Amino acid sequence: MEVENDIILALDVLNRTEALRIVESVSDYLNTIKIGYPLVLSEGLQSITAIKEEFNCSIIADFKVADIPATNRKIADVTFEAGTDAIIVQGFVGDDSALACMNSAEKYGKDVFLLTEMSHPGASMFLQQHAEDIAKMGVDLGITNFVGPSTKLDRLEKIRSVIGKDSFLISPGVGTQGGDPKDTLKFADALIVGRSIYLSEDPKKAVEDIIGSIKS
Ligand code: O7M
Repeated sequence: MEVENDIILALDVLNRTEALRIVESVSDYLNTIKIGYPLVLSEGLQSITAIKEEFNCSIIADFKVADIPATNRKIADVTFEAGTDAIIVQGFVGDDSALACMNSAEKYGKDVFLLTEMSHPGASMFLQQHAEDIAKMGVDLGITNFVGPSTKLDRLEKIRSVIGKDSFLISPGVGTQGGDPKDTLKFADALIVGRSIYLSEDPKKAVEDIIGSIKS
């Protein structure tokens, strides 16, 4: 996936008009949008289709899919039918569940991202202990796209070492959660940024500032 300026916009707004306004304002700089439950539960899966059609951008559906294989397969099929380019899948549910999403992605010619460890403090309770095993499971399955936290760079570095330099690693937690754009890109290929952009009075300027800090 070619992520322009190494920044993925996490479009966690609840209103389709607002979503379109924000994407429009950053479209000179960004070509990859992550859309998850906030927008889809508010405005339907068609909001993915609409944004994709209007801006011709790549859409990563962040449904953190974490069910039994049969249900995962249905979720992934419906998501890809809506025009999504990639779907994010939780690793902790195990290889058969991840494989169900991979099989769907293969059918539609799309991608799977495997979520290893999360960026919030509570992730240290259960997920962190298993994050490297989850990443290794992904490598063994043939997954090449991963998600890891920008708020814990030592953990991000470990995950990178497990998945290898050729895997594609995207990293949330930059900005509002405390992660630093430039430092994160030492280990990740692209940043996921939400509130620092979409809550800004000037989303375009917010993106320019992040790009500037990456280049500084
Ligand atoms: O920049 P923010 O904090 O407003 O938004 C971060 C986005 O990344 C938001 O959509 C979160 O749901 C998501 N995210 C995390 O913040 N932490 C994680 O560990 C994982 C994700 C994510 O995107 O998972 C796929």
